[in-house]
Amino acid sequence: MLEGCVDWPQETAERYRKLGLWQGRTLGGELRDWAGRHRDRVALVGGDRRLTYGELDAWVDRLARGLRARGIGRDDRVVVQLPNLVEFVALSFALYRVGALPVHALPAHRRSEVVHLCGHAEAVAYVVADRYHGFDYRPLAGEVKAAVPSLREVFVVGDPGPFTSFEALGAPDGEVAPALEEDGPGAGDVAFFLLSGGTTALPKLIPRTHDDYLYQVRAAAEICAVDRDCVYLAVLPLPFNFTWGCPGVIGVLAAGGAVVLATGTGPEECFELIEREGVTLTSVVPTIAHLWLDGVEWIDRDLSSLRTLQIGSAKLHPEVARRVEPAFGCSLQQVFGMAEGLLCLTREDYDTERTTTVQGSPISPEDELRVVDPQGRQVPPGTAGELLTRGPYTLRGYYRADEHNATAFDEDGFYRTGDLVRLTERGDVVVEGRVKDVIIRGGDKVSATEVERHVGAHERVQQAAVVPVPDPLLGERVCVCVIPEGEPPTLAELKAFLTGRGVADFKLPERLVLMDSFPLTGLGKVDKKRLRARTGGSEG
Ligand code: OOB
Repeated sequence: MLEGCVDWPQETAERYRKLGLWQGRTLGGELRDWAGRHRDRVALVGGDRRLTYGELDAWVDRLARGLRARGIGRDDRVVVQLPNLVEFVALSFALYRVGALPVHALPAHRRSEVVHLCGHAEAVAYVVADRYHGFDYRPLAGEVKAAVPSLREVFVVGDPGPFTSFEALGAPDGEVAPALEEDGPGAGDVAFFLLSGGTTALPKLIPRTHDDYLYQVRAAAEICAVDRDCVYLAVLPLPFNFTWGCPGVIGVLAAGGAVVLATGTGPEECFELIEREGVTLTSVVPTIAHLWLDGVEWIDRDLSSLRTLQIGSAKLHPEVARRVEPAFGCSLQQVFGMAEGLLCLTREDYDTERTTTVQGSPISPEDELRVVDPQGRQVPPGTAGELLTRGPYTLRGYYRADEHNATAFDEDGFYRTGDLVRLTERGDVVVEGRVKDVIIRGGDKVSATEVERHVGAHERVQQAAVVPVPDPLLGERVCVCVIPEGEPPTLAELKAFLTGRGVADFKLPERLVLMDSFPLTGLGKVDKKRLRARTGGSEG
């Protein structure tokens, strides 16, 4: 395995192979097989592009040759920051094929996050779109390139400006394809990196192997009964684990279905796509589900093709959950997952009461779940505690993070999720809250520590503490409590300050509470529980 990654213990890996969970295939090789089986079927629809499996496979080969020609290959990290474009899918598979490792940045990330990702991963290349949602990524790319010595190339989808055009990366048609798989990656190798929605000052990288990810996707696709008639609408950003492989894009491609890319999340655009393409499956966060529930009242589109609406990434309240099936005429599937691995789904045969009140059960019989109290002791069934987990597709360590790994996992290799859950008698997970210091804003994860560090750098801030405040639409918003140093800063000033530091918009505080002192725990740390109570926030 790649230096800086933690492999599964050998006997455990052997068991997963013997059980047939890890099948020794690679993502790049799999696409070749899917294309062989479904050559003329539509694989991917995005904007005005419509690609068959055969066309997608050929494009991936051209890109793979282009990458090789530029010396990008085995274990090279490539930070990919693309919106939902067909190029994201083609490039990902091209990188898999040559054994280079995509790092899934989010389109919303800015200098602070991207410089960290490129630097931490020692990326050799960075891929962006020219513009998206009114933001020009080329000046950002210039800053990132200047700051990160390992970066050799920037590829731009669209007008490249001073950089290399993504189009030029695809070598010309008609060349004989080299046997790419021959010296390609192995199934146990890292395939790509997801980002943690974590608790630390900067996002951590999650290595996912070909074996582990293909297993996750296959298990999820089986539960969702994905077949070649499945049409998946990718509404959330492609780099999310939820969209990419739960079963998502990869699961649907593996079955010979079609993937349709949405560029926005609004009900008008998405309902039009659902009607036009006959979408059967899609996945959203609760905030989008809210907007869609309002949308069905006034948008006149035929949504009858929709069979399943997956909702996850943040707690879905039972009252909202109950409205989903009647409003859309499809099944609701609750999804509790994490980029680190463990995926829980509600099943088709659950009754309405169960589907609307639990977050599902693990997709694999080999997923191991432990619910523990603050002392690490297992709690009795039905009692809430922190969820720990390990299994065939859950990481054993973050990339290049020895120190953090020492506390993020227990001595048996269980990952501490930071989620407060309760297990029902039937083995379902119910999410009760969180022990980790993260704000979930409309499904986006914001690390309190990260925002505190930025706000704390302001000259008129003596100390900052970040807590969630409840919000009817977004679930939670970011609230910053500040002990000022002299003239107190305003919220607008703090936001502008953070933007100037290159922080992504979704992390900017939306509420400011000025204080003289913070409540402290017995150990002298800021008592976030009491702070939340003071700012009107919930306990969870
Ligand atoms: C998904 O992945 P991440 O890595 O962005 O965030 C993981 C965290 C979980 O630890 C939990 O705190 C929260 O997001 N979460 C939920 C939830 N699903 C995720 N909290 C309450 N209810 C749910 N249903 O968010 C993710 C990855 C794969 C599939 C779906 C979501």
